[in-house]
Amino acid sequence: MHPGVLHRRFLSDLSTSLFSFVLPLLPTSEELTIKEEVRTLIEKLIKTIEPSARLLSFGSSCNSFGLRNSDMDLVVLIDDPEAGLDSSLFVQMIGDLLERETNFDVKPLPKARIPIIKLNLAASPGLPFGIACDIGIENRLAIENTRLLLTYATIDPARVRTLVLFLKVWAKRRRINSPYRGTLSSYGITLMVLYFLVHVKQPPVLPNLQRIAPVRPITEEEMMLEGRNVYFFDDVEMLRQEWSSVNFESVGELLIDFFRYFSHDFQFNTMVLSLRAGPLTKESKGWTNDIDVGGLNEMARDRNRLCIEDPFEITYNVARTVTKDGLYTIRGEFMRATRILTQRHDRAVLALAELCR
Ligand code: 3AT
Ligand code: MG
Repeated sequence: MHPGVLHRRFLSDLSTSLFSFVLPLLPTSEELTIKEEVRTLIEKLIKTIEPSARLLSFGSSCNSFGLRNSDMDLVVLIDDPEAGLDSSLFVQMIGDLLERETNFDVKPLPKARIPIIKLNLAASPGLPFGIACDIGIENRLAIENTRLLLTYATIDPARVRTLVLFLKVWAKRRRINSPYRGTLSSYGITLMVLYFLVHVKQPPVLPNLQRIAPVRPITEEEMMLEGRNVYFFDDVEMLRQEWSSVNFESVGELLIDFFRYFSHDFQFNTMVLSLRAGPLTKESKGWTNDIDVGGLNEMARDRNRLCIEDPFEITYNVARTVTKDGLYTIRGEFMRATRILTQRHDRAVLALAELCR
């Protein structure tokens, strides 16, 4: 058979295989129900301390990029401005309360840089692996960045969700999804995929939601949260009607191109990935590796190896945890993936299995 025909067949096979790969890894409805019950229970308890408090989910439980057994990210928002509760104290109080009233394994961390409560739920029939849960206080920006990611996913779920979910699984299996060990957070990986679909692909697969003008004028107050501009175009109905990408590449083609781009084209040494603004230089952001930060220890030098700008907290490098060795490993994985997907042209399902081995 002609090599071109074989290649086209491989690509369509790859897209089908990607959908089938991801499908059984999605959370079951039972898991979602239990998580929602847990959220409601904890919220009710927290309200006994502060009646104006609400407990909201963020992260992958509600940005549509959740996998089975993924952790639960929760945040307490206090609506009463008079409440005047100190985060550390509040974390301690909630920790004590949950310890008394539930049988979760509770660990309050009131003295951490960002005070949180860590919970572990034991395994049960609906939750065969139990659940790990973090409860933070007043992190309103996380709610907004979760909404931004969800809106991007909603525009083109078949391609965007499949790509992000597959790449999260791949990164976990290849052990490059451990911010504590010098590699990437899931949030960082997701921003890389969205950056690729908005700014690298021509024509783009997704519009830049932070650059679409609002349909009605919005006030400064609506736009700003904790001193950050959190505006993005979030009218999903209108996006569905008005935005239709003229990029018709299949999810398989996009995956190969994603790996190729981050293997060969992206300039890790000098460039910053900004979903908000497109490619930026490290220099323009002052995110160079050899900045003088007092003692100039190894940690500080490692801070800007890989630079991913947070969409709203633009002075914050989401990938600051990536070390020199971590980046070396990550780039090696991009190259390995490119090699696997561009060399084998027999069965896509085998290529995916090897990719995630
Ligand atoms: P998992 O399914 O849990 O692996 P996730 O989408 O929940 O993926 P994370 O657990 O990495 O992603 O993060 C949860 C949310 O916390 C995502 C984002 O709203 C916020 N977040 C995480 N890391 C950062 C960061 N470095 N900077 C700013 N916000 C972050
Ligand atoms: Mg999470």
